[in-house]
Amino acid sequence: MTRNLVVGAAQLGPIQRSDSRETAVKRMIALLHEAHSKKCELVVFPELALTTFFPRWFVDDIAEANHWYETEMPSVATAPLFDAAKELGIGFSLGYAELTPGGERYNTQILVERDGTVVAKYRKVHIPGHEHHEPDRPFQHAERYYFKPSDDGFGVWKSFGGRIGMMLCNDRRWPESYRVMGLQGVEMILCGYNTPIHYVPDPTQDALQGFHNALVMQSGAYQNGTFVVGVAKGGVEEGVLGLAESSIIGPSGEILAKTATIDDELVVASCDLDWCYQYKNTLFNFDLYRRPEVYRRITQQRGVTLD
Ligand code: CDT
Repeated sequence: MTRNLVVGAAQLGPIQRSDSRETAVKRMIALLHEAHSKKCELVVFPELALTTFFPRWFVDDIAEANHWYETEMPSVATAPLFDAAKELGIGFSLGYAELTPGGERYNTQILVERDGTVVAKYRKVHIPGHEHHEPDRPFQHAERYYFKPSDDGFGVWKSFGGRIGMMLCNDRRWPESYRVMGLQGVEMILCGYNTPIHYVPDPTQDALQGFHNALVMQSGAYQNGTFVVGVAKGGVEEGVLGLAESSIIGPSGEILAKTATIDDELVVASCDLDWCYQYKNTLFNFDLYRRPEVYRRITQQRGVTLD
């Protein structure tokens, strides 16, 4: 018996500052309809999918940025997305900025089942960029000002007939993200991203953005015997070019589907979740081969120590 999950990576092109949430939701609903015609059961949208990537601007008073955050989910603007998905019988994953009743700000992703219930919430763990205004940059990447790093860690949820995990953008560059989920038997990791092509601290990395994106997600998939669905908000947003190249990766580390444009685009793969066990039960049989007793530094130490 195979456990097949048809998943769609629903890449979005740019969302400009002046674009409303309602417009973004309409674009996502159009992708949901296309996904339905392609028999998708789960559709993955990018990080901060409802608005422009606002951490590219700094405001002295963070309260002035409150309008970029969601205080409830579903919200009035996103209710049509939830309704459409439920009507079509498709689940989805959505990234957005969350402002809690206690005033905490998280970069958040939710997983919604086919009946419209929110089954899981993930809050970004690795927050990249900088905390203070850096006026000499051509654009800011002030995620560390706008978002608190979550201490909840990486969960895995039994849903969609399998074990589903989530991570957001910069999390995909850290092997620990995948491994913590791998140790919970993850079979599919959903990851939205906003990755500017121009990396201000070291522009020599600009030409390698696509390579690094594929490198980290393909190796994370292979080393943990899991599918990875990486979904971009790409294209030129407020003058900043974002990486597209959304992809669905199998537990072999191979790319099964990849977008060809830098705009709204859906790519689909039919994923046999049992394929994961060809890796989880052989080369990456964690129980047999891992040596946690010699990995202690990984959890006891943050930076490098030199003798
Ligand atoms: N959104 C996000 O996490 N982007 C980062 C950019 C790093 S450069 C500050 C990424 O890892 O793609």
